[in-house]
Amino acid sequence: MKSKTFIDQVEVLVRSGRGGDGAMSFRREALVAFGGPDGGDGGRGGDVVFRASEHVNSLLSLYYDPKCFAQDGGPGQGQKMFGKRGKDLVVDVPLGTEVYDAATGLLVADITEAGQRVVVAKGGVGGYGNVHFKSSVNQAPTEHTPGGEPEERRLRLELKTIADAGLLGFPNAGKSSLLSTLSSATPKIASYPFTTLNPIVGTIVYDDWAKVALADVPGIIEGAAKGVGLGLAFLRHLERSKVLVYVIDMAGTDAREPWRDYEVLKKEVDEYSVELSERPSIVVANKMDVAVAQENYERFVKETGVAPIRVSCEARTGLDEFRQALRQAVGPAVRFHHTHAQRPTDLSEMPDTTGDEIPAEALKFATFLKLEKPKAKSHPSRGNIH
Ligand SMILES: Nc1nc2c(ncn2[C@@H]2O[C@H](COP(=O)(O)OP(=O)(O)OP(=O)(O)O)[C@@H](O)[C@H]2O)c(=O)[nH]1
Ligand SMILES: [Mg+2]
Repeated sequence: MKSKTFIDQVEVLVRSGRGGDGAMSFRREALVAFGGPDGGDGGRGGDVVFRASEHVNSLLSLYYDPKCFAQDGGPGQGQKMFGKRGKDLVVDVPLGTEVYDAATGLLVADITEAGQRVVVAKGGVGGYGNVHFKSSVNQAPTEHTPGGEPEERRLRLELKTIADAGLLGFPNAGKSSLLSTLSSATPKIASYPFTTLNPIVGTIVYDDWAKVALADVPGIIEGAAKGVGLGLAFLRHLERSKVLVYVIDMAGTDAREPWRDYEVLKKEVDEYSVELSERPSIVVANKMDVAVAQENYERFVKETGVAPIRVSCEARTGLDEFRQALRQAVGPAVRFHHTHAQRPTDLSEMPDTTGDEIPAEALKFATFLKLEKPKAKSHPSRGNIH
């Protein structure tokens, strides 16, 4: 059986560690009468942490091991010994992973930057040992508290590849060929449909070292929205792209009509998401080295009213024009990612410190700062008892 090599959606169960119980113990030692309570606290339970890693490109490991359990905290012990802290479980996930609560469907986190860490289940706190409960009226307390309960929840992870632009087209249109000629990515290229089965990202580097990340996804065919071919599920990998690049096989290989291909592609993307279909786009006419392509190109312009950029991956023509058009469409290199809407600071609400008058708010601090130096107190380790 061929094993899976790429997974972009997975449901996992995460559970943090339970806090260790506080201990109940009394100091018992030769020649020490009434030693008093000495039960230590329990250790904190470990957290479950998702960490963004550039070295992982699929959710495959979580697919095979969907249970993420962190270590429990150790119990407290006599002689005021604290319990061991439970180890955190750190799971590496690819950049572009969205984490949803499986029960509510709410977005918990969007992991987009390398090294970003998100605690998805917080460990339970350690319980208090009986040493905490001693007082002048209770010199032999037996109270101690249990450790905090762990957090457990089901999460759904969705990988949405991070790229500035995405290639869209029928199988065999030459999407992978375009990516491999423009970047150092090495996608598989072949004359049969659905050569590409997973999204692949390549980076186009310009002369001034500007970079544009371009994603290649599997081809779309008519009816994809209803699940024909590979369906449209992989279009989620283009959701973060600012620009869509429609790649049209202008040679009309296998008796296809390029203008119809374009209409079908638009329709299918529209069925997947209206928002996606309205993104800025570039249309590329590929295989212009084939004799019939020029004729088809003219008809394409007439039928659709769109004049694509003419390229040929084989003859390596028109590639520079496409690179420039792509860069212009992508604009300044700003990474596209969701962050929870942050209210911009309203400057009118800030105290006015530009005039001569000192605002009342600032005066309050000024008075506060004029406080005399506090008198020397006993060493902090001796506590506050004088
Ligand atoms: N004549 C000619 N053939 C091309 C050109 N670009 C790509 N091809 C051929 O078209 C075929 C398909 O190319 P791919 O790059 O694999 O196409 P794809 O769009 O990635 O296809 P899928 O991954 O199956 O969706 C290959 O046999 C390429 O050699 C071109 O500019 N001219
Ligand atoms: Mg391909």
